[in-house]
Amino acid sequence: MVKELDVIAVREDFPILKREVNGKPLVYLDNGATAQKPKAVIDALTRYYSNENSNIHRGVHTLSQEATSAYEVAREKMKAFINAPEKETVIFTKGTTDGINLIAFSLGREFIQEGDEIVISAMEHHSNIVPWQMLCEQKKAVLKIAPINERGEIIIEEYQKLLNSKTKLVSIVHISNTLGTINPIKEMIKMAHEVGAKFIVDAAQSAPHMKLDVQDLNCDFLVFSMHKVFGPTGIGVLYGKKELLEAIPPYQGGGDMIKTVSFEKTTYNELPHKFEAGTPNISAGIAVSAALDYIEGLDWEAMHEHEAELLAYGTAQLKSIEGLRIIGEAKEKTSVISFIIDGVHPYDVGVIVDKMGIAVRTGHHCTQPLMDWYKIPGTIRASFAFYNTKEEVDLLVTAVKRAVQMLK
Ligand code: 7TS
Repeated sequence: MVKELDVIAVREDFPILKREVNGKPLVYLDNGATAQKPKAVIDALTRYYSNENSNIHRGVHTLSQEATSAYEVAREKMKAFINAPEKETVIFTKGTTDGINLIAFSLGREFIQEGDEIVISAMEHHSNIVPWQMLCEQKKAVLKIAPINERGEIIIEEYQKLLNSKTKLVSIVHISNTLGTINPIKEMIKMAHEVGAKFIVDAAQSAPHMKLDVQDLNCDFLVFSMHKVFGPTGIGVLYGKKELLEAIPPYQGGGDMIKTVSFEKTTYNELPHKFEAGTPNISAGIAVSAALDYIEGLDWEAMHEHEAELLAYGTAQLKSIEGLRIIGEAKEKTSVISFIIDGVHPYDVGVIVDKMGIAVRTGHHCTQPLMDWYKIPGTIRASFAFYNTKEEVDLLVTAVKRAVQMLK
């Protein structure tokens, strides 16, 4: 029997959840876009600027040493969070988008040639489409798309058919931000490796919901953004296998990423610094520690149970609304509900429910090709975190019903 999550208690940790929006208590159901921050994370940011502010990896003075060591503690904690084999394999980036662009640039420049194939899926976020299109254009490589079924699941047999000796890279989302589908990523990685392709996991939506283990997955790269994992904006993680990170060239040139510079020849720094040019987002890096301490302190099993309950309850309640259709009904699904309603534009519903204090996202969710596949302009998306409640689901359902009455 799983211990129940004390939602009332965890809500106390998030100051923003006490505020009102349009005269109503905030109901924050846009966690897929960004998650709220616990006080511990906000305090870590303030503490850094009040007590430690200085640049890192370069000063001998006390402040710089304190900040450097706090930043590197965050990297240690991140290593443990994703079970990376070595600390150097954890690169701090600006976020998921930055991480994918880094791989597309550095790996692409070195390893992709004319006629090579890169495989993605029909449910990718734009940030896992456009960098590959840019690379394919530059290198005359070919982008292949693994198709999905009506429930919003990748058709694994079709995915397998795309893999061959020309496949050099596969980059797939672990959990779809629009559909909530949890892809069988471990199995897909194994299949890609059988043809010698490298595999990148877009873990933007899985990092907040499931324990990641890069060694167990055996992925070559994995990326995510900390702002979706209850951490600050402007910092993310790129994990890569050490031999690959060592083999590919740097992404950006500048300070910190070099060993020696002369006008004749520059040599590059060791991992992870080789990929961290310039002053990083120090405050955010330091606050990553606080975010990881916070979520590692939660009971993940209870959190899963709670989120699964919100998903099941929310799905059933929303389905009772006439003309409402859920987009994305995968067997393996996380706490995201995308839906459309006959004769009503998603944007209008978003605006009306906002008047009632409810934050949902509307539109294409940066997955336009997926919307085209479903032949819809966009959806209304409620994405839940562990601090959401059944009462909030009820408020959403009531608000959507009211919006439908007003708009029809
Ligand atoms: N990949 C996935 C699966 C995502 O959900 C997102 C952001 C990104 C990549 C890009 O992350 P970023 O932090 O670099 O911007 N997804 C969303 C969303 O669903 N609503 O707003 C942002």
